[in-house]
Amino acid sequence: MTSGTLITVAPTGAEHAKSDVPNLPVTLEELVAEAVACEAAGAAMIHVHIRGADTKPTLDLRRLKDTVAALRERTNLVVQLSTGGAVTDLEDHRLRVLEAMPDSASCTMGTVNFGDDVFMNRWEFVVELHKRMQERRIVPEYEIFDIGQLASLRRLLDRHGLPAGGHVHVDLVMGVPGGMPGDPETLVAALRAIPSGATFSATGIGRTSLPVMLASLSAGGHLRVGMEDTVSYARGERVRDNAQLVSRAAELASVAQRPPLSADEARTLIGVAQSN
Ligand code: KMH
Ligand code: ZN
Repeated sequence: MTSGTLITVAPTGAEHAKSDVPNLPVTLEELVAEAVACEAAGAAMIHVHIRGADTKPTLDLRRLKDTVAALRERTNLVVQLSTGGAVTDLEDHRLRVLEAMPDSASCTMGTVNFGDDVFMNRWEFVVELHKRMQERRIVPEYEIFDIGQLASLRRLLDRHGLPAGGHVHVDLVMGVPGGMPGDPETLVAALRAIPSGATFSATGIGRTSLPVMLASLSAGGHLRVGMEDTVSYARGERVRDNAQLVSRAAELASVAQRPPLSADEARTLIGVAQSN
């Protein structure tokens, strides 16, 4: 079991509308301010989806590059860009995200029903993402929405080799309507299928956030929290900001005797080169 806990914050996502969630960080200034506060609260990595001037999700390369630069300038966080984007994003736009040269990028291991939509991840597309990340020395985080996607991950590694950095890190995204449920039984079942030597984090969507967090901690896993995944803090109480979610995760990790890792410790854990 790792002695510390990697806490990733996913502050924005592509699903919530700013009009429904006014405190969602959508401008670069809002995102950087949240990132600074989340690092102070115990986050070591940030999973980034960006928005355009209209507050809608975008994969605009110039904006992505500016975002990576601003986060590097103002924080020491490991910067992970989403290649998942929104369910409407085209494959070539999702692949182009890598041109922004983040430290890490997400790589979802299969297609999944996603509420009323479909989050499409064809095998050939996943292979292309994996290979391009190998070439660019970008460390993937393999996003797992259903247990069968772990079999696909093992197949990917068998056929195409280890990722940049040589370490495999998985994020279990649990409780998406259409994906695996967010409960301890499913988390334990997923762990049986994880490639040997891999580390994992877990996040539960919506009301599964707390059960998944507690289950992951007790199973030796790491944590992802943030307004991408939940906008309620407790029953009847909206999230104030992302740092509130990170603070609670950091407290629980400390209670579990696995306090938050620093960003540099996180780099060592998942195989990202140290920043200068
Ligand atoms: N927004 C979802 C369709 C990722 O960031 O890689 C996909 C997602 C996964 O959030
Ligand atoms: Zn995401």
